Amino acid sequence: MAVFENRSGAYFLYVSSGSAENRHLQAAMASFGSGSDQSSNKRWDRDMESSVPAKRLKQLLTSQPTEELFTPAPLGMAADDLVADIRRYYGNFLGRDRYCRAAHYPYQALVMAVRDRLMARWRRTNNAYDEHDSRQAYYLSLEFLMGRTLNNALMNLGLEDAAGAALRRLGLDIEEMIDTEHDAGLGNGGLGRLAACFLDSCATLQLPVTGYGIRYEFGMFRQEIDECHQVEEPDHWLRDGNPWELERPERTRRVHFYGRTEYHHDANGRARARWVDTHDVLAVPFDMAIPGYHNDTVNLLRLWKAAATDEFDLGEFNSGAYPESVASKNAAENITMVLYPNDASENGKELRLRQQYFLASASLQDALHRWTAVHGPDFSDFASKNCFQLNDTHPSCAVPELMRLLMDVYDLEWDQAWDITRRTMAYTNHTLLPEALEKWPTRLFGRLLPRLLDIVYEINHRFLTEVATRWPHDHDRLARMSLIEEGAEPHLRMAYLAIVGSFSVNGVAELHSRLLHQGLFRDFYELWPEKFNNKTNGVTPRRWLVSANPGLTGLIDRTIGDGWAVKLDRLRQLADFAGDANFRDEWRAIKRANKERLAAMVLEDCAVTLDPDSLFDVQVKRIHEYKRQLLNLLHVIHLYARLKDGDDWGLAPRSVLIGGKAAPGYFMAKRIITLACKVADRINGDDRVAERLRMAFLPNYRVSAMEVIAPGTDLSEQISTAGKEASGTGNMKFMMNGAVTIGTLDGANIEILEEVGADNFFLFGLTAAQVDSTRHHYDPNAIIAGDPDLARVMALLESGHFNHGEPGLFDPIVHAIRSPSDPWLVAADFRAFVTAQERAARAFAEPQRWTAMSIINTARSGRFSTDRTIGDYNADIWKLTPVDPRGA
Ligand code: 26Q
Repeated sequence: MAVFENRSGAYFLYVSSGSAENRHLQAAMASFGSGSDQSSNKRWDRDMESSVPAKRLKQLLTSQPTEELFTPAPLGMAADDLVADIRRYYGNFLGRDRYCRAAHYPYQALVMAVRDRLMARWRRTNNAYDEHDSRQAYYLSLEFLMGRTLNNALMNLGLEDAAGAALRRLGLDIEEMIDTEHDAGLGNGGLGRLAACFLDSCATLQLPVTGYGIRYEFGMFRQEIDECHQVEEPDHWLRDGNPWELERPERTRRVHFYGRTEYHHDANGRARARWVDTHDVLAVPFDMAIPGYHNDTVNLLRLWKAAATDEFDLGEFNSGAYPESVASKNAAENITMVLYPNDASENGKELRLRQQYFLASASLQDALHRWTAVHGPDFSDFASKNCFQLNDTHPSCAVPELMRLLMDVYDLEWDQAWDITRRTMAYTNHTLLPEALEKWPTRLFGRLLPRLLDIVYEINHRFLTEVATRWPHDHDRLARMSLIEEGAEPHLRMAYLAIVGSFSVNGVAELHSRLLHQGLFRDFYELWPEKFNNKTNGVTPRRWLVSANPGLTGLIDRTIGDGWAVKLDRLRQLADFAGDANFRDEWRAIKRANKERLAAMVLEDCAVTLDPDSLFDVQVKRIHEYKRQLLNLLHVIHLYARLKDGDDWGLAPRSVLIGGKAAPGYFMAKRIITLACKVADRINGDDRVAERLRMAFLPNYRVSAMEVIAPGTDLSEQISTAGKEASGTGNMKFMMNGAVTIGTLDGANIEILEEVGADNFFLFGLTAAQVDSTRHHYDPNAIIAGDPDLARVMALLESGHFNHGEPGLFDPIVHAIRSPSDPWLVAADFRAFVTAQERAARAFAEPQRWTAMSIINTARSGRFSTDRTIGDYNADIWKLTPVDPRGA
């Protein structure tokens, strides 16, 4: 064994394989690890540190516990066992008594009892991966939108009934416990929730996948609506502590910023670089257990928190600059303070780049440490044993950072480091909007990460040489494909960096992947067609059907037996019952109960009463112009105008629900929220209209709200301008719960339509190709003038009908709709949308027909399980072997 100090004072510890010293240590440490076969590649120093200050490293080495310490007695899974543990935690650990009325403490005691039952499984899973010397994948993401954990953990451990009984015995209600938990809102929307669903499927499929993310002190803001305006409140989700997390200070990593590169020759005369005069920040891991469904697998989500280094403070303490030392501590800790609440990139914010590099560097150091702990500095098999999946370009600093670590710290040559990088990195793109592609000013990037910029320039130089060889004299192409966008302020194109540095590039739905290689990444597709592939998104059926919709789950179990939650294609069998009158009645009764539950939530949060017999027409997602909440509102205003005119022919009583957060700096999105609230006030305040039409804007849309919304929805609004929504995943959650989609040919809607057929989907609107060709001759004013319904809607909007006392409030909206350069073509799709809505209303008026459509939607949702998605990632990209910790 050797302990090495790298150039910036971090310590690395490894065993050089095969040496006498190594054998000696393996023997000495045999009782430290899992206690089984010594000859296997065991990670004997798993819990020792490689890059913490020497003082702490020594502390960790002073004593060697025996196996006894690691094998607590197995814990019982019955209600009695839980009762005993909850009592003990409540009274002894938390120190509460009968006079404590706060619901929080029983919740905490319950969580600790559940967590205990995850621990042994977690350890066993880890040991099983070690013993199989498994190839590993790492999912790097700036966002993991986990939502609540308690109910999910109970379900996956099979503890729901026992926990319910235990709490009843203690005079407590399990539902109340579940509802006191704060959502972990560490994400903006689709991309972050996808990462969370992926972790669930990886654990359920028993794949060795570790998530790496950031432990934001403040997650996605809490949205309040004050006089029809969005107000953002900080989400201090950790205020009462987070009983699910396990801090692992002994696994702390050190991340560099600023400074400069120094070049020198090593003892062998080879040219080397080192990054010096850096300002360092510590990355402290907080681990979260990710249990698989009923399979004893528990995977790891490791979230990094930033902390100041001790010596950094010390220097300033000694010079008497106390306030400065505290300020520098704050600057370090700021890195993980808050999630950026934009779902499209906000360019040029230095703190955001710091977050991105912080995640990439800490995670790669962690993965490399795991490797060297077993293999020492021999990286020859590293690429065949490891894979890093980049969730969009956000963690794409990982490409130059892996190069840096391999070359500057582990002494590899460029070619070997590049070969490893390119064989381990894979990149997923989540957007087609050119304005959402990440670009960083090279000046900023170079100041913050000087050594990384050197490496990026070298990657670019070698890459452009390759392009020039393939297409000699094609200077336009070189400029187009360069990682650096030239100009007054040159920028680094992160998507290109990710493409050049990885072996796989995927989109998230078939249309999206096709548009990527035909458009945005066309040049790269020409160069490396074999890199490009599609992985259509999914959602986990455990959270989004089993847990969110227990009523429907019970009916499905009774009808086709259990086991379908991990083989979702089996739901197809439900189609046989779509014509069965009894089955339909049961299906309808369950939907009705779910609508009551949703109506209760809307009443509580919006003070609007919805009739559960009306058509529940729902659009919940981030507020963005391309998602066209405006088109939805134009339709609502159209219905309102008809009812005001006494025209209710063919109208089904309808309740429209809209929810979603606007990025705090996105003016139009905020104005759309205001319009939604004002329209809702008008409709609900007009007794004659409100008999047939109700509307609510639901504040603070989040994961736990969707768990109530999706099961209670009849009609799912997926109405983005075709070619703009990469995939969508809300569409899948609704479908799984038996909602029928009204939607455009966009993202995964197309694949949903393929599955259910045109009879079970309300399709409308321009195609992506038509959208592109319409742009050149788009005349919204002519469309408005030629459509009396749309003209009437616009007249209402323009007359100030929805903004009494606030003249001009909706001028920006009117202007956007009337603009010939409206990129979202709202007016172009209005008529088709209204017609599709009329078809939906007619279908809803026939309950038998509607129920059959609903059943078919659930029955055909198997393709949209993340088990299928992850199966595809694994077959084509990760190539991992499942490992059953039970030894099967
Ligand atoms: C980037 C840089 C700086 C600040 C913020 C960002 C940023 C953050 C989040 C950029 C984009 C996002 C999120 C994007 C997102 O959620 N995209 C959605 O991903 C889903 C999962 O693939 C798709 O289903 C949706 O279609 C897509 O919009």
